[in-house]
Amino acid sequence: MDLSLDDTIAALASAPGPARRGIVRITGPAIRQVLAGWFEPRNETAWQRASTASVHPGLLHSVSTRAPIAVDVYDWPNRRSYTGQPLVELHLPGSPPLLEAVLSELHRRGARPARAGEFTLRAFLAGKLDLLQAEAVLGVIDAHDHEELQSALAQLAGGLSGRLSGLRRDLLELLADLEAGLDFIEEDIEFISRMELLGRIATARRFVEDLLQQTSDRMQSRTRPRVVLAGLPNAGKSTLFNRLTASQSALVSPGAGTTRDFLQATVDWLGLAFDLVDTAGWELHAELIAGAAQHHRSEQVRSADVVIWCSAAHLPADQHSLDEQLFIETKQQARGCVRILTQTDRPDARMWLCDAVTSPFDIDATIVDLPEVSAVTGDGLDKLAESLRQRLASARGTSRQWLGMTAARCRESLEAVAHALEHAEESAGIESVGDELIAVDVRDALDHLGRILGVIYTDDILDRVFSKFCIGK
Ligand SMILES: Nc1nc2c(ncn2[C@@H]2O[C@H](COP(=O)(O)OP(=O)(O)OP(=O)(O)O)[C@@H](O)[C@H]2O)c(=O)[nH]1
Ligand SMILES: [Mg+2]
Repeated sequence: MDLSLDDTIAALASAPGPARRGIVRITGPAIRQVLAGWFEPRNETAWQRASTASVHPGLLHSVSTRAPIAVDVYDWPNRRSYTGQPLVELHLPGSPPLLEAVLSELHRRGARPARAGEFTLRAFLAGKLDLLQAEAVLGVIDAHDHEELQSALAQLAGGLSGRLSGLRRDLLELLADLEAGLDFIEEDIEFISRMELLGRIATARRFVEDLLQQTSDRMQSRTRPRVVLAGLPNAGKSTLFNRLTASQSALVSPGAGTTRDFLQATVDWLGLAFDLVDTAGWELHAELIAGAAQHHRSEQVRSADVVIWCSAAHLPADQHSLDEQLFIETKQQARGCVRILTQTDRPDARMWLCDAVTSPFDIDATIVDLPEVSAVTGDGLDKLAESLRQRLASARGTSRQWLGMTAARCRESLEAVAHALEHAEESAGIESVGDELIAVDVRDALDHLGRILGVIYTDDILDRVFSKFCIGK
């Protein structure tokens, strides 16, 4: 990882491909030299004298584009930019060949192509962001759904860094107290009692253990959640699967038992991103099912974050209790379960609801409140999305503070912090152990904590973080 800040670097900062606008970002000490002679600002004096953030409309005279190009140059001429160095953005028409021509011209005139993540790396080195926030930038870029975005934004806003910096401050104070005591060891002055020392170390250890718990929750929820469609044969699972995956991959037929194996696809639907699985219908005569099939089914249910149990709205009355019984079994096995009434557009669809009112005997009272869905007309799908959103949120746990990659990178260091604090606590519990030994452990904990925040960094850590970025960020 090259940490040199002397080069002026440039890259495309907008998404590749044609768009109304394209953005080229340049940062480094020599921006004005690089642009001199081909950027013609409308107001030359304003451009030359700019000392605060400002916009400069003008023309770019590139040799490779015959006509001059209209450009707005957004200028951050001082340390108050994203990277902590002079930075400009060229806002141009978003035509790929044109942007390429401008980038080649920039490179020809001395701005080197930026490496992946180099803008954010410079922000980190200038102290504008800590490492957790740098990773959050990546989290915002990569967010798959609304929740991931929220969690990345929270991390970017510094919530997590704030808490870890607080812990670091506490430990630094503790170390200062311990070391002050060591300086006066001859005089027998005590700066901190053993009781207090033990209490402060134990609080810090518990705090770190909580964070470790959260990182493991976060890492588990990093992969896409798994949603499994289940229900009696002919309930309409495959039709719903095709609707949600916007495909015709699942075979659909009026004959029961059409789906024999399970099908899986990735779904991005109304802001929800998940893997959807279509399963074979739960057999009508449960007692006749071979053990293997049942085992296979439970595996699907157990692997799911949420099961969507499909109850066909036109299901004949003599099958209601079987549907109910299998639904209850499934619900007990599954982490989360949503039950819906399917095929509600059918003329005979209301039978169940009427039955529920007239003979509520073995019908779950909540049946009346079920989302009513028709995979054919699309009615009720928004309600299904809403229930699914709620279930997925609770199934994925409450810890949204850590981005997956932050969690992965920090886990090792956090474990080392916890280990050092545990050791310190143990030592502090033994009267004959001197403060100087406890100070060694606290220093060790601080060292590992510093790596998480980037107060102490190694090339290896920076490589791991910044190599994941795309160019231009
Ligand atoms: N009118 C209407 N018909 C539907 C709807 N959903 C499914 N169907 C029909 O119901 C029948 C069964 O649908 P499938 O999607 O194959 O049902 P399944 O649950 O996958 O069935 P198995 O794979 O056998 O378990 C087919 O004839 C579908 O066209 C719906 O929302 N409205
Ligand atoms: Mg099917």
